This record gives sequence, structure tokens and C-alpha cells, in this order.
Amino acid sequence: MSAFKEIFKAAKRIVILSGAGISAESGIPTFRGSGGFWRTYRSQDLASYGAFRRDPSLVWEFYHYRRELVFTKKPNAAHQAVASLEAQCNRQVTVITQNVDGLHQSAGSKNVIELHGSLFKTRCLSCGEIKENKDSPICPALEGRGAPEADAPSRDCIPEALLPRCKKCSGLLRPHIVWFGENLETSVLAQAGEALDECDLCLVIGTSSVVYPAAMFAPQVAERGVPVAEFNMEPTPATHQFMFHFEGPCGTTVPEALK
Ligand code: BJW
Ligand code: ZN
Repeated sequence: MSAFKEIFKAAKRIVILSGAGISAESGIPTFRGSGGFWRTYRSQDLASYGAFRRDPSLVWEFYHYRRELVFTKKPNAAHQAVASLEAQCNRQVTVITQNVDGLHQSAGSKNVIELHGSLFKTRCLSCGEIKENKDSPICPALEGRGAPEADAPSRDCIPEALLPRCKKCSGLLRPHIVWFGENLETSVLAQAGEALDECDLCLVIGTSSVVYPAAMFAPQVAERGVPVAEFNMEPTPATHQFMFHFEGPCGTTVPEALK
């Protein structure tokens, strides 16, 4: 920790790459842990365009559940420590998050790149319009739906006409989230690339480092000799490439490292 703190004190351009683990202590389940199921589905089963086309009602129930869950959650000490870092005006801090929950922004972080989109944005399948949407519920037909338990009673599909629709052209809306097999937005990737190329310290918080392209960001930074510190409950496939690994709940380890 003392070696890290020396480097941290001198760093001027810091990138924070976060994943689901940073929100775990806020009560939001991670993807690959034991809480990674919704009913009997893993996120890979529902987070794809194919799944949405096959059963938009089921996929919207899944996202409705997660939106409503996040409405009840607050940022934790790790999000707050990251936000306080940005508030110190002598350095440039960029948060690159894989999370779609908006908790970095709720904690006060301003310079946030959302790599995988947001639970609180929709995209129209017909006209392409992207809009912020914090309605609760997102449409009347989803009210009371989305129970996560494996034995939740099965209910009829919601007809497409009653799922979230575009106010401009009445096309079907989808969550503005990057699903498996979809490309990340070019402009978002470019912004992330610029911050990663310029940083002199990178903190990797609560990600399993298995989903690409985000999984290669920090190893690439480490390859050009920049210190990378990983904060995780356990080692990941990328740990051996990093200068520091702080094991434990990031709600404790991150504030301790950044104070
Ligand atoms: C704690 C903690 C505490 C817990 N404190 N720590 C190259 C090679 C192989 C495959 C591919 C490749 N390039 C692309 C692919 C395919 C695919 C991919 O990577 N698959 C892998 C699984 C193998 N990638 C894509 O499809 C991407 N698209 C793309 O690259 O397009 C071009 C292309 C397509 C196809 C082929 C080739 C090129 C898009 C990826 C989009 C990811 N989307 C998801 C779902 C979003 C939907 C939603 O939210 O509903 O995003 S997947 C899911 O994983 C979600 C997350 O953002 C992402 C990362 O997960 P994360 O954040 O790391 O969470 P976990 O749960 O995995 O880990 C939590 C960690 O926290 C753990 O390590 C815990 O220990 C730790 N932790 N509590 C500290 N308190
Ligand atoms: Zn539209």
C-alpha cells in the first residue's frame, strides 16, 4: 500500500476502470457470482439482440426488474472515494465503467464513460433515437412484473404494442445497452482509448476482466509501463499483469488507498 500511495500522490491523469463489483456493496448483484441469475437465466441468455427479438416481453421484464432495483440503491464508499478524487482539481480523472447502473454519477463523478450503455436510456428500433428514461415503471404493462425468483409464476407475454414505445415514431424501444455480440459505440471507444493512452495511473475496480474489449484495456496500459492497481475480492485472469492487487471489498480497500 505504501508503494502504491507514493505513485498515487504523483499521478496527474488517472483512469478508473470499474465493473459490477464496485456496485456489489450497494446491493446490486454481479454478473458472474452466485447472484448472477434472474429466474433461471444467466445474463448471456437475455442480454443479446437475438433474445430480444425472440421474446421482447421477457427481456423487458428482466430490464424493468433491474431498473426498479437500482432506483432503490445508493452509491457506496468506493463510488464516493472515486468521485472525491475527481473533485480534487489538480488532476484529471476519467471513470470508464462497464456498469449500466449510473451509481458513479449519483456519487458525483462527472467525467464518466459508460462503455456498455445505461439502464436509464432507451433506443428506438425504428428511428434510432436514444433518450434518457427514468420512468417507474417504464410502461404500465410492466408494473408488478419482473420478479427475479426462479419459481416466479409464469405470466402471459406482454404484447409488443404494450411494451415501451417511441414517443416520436411509436417504434419498439430497447434498452440502450451493449449486448453480447454487439459493437461498442465508436465514439465511446475513442473517448476511452484517449483517456487510457494518456493516463499515468489506472485503477481497476470490481471487474472479472473477462468481457472484451474492456478486458484488454488495463493490460494494454500495463504493457506500456504505467502502474495499474486492481481492487477485487479475488485474483482475476489479468492480475498477474498488474503492479498492485488489493484484495477485499472495494468499499473498504478503495477509500483506504485513495485517502
Ligand atoms: C468485487 C466485489 C467487491 C465482487 N469489491 N470486487 C475476444 C475474445 C473472446 C470473446 C470476445 C472477444 N471480443 C468480443 C468477444 C465476445 C464478447 C465477450 O467478451 N465474451 C466473453 C464473455 C468471452 N464481447 C462482446 O460481445 C462485446 N462486443 C464486442 O466486442 O463486439 C465485437 C465482437 C463481437 C463478437 C465477437 C468478436 C467481436 C460486447 C460486450 C458487452 C457486455 N455486455 C454485458 C451485459 C450488459 C447487459 C446488461 O447489463 O444487462 O455487460 S456482459 C456483462 O459483463 C456486463 C458487464 O458490464 C460485463 C463485465 O462484467 P463485470 O463488470 O466484470 O462483472 P462480473 O460479474 O463478471 O465480475 C464482478 C467482479 O467483481 C468479480 O471479479 C468479483 O470478484 C468482483 N467483486 N464484489 C471488489 N465488494
Ligand atoms: Zn422512434
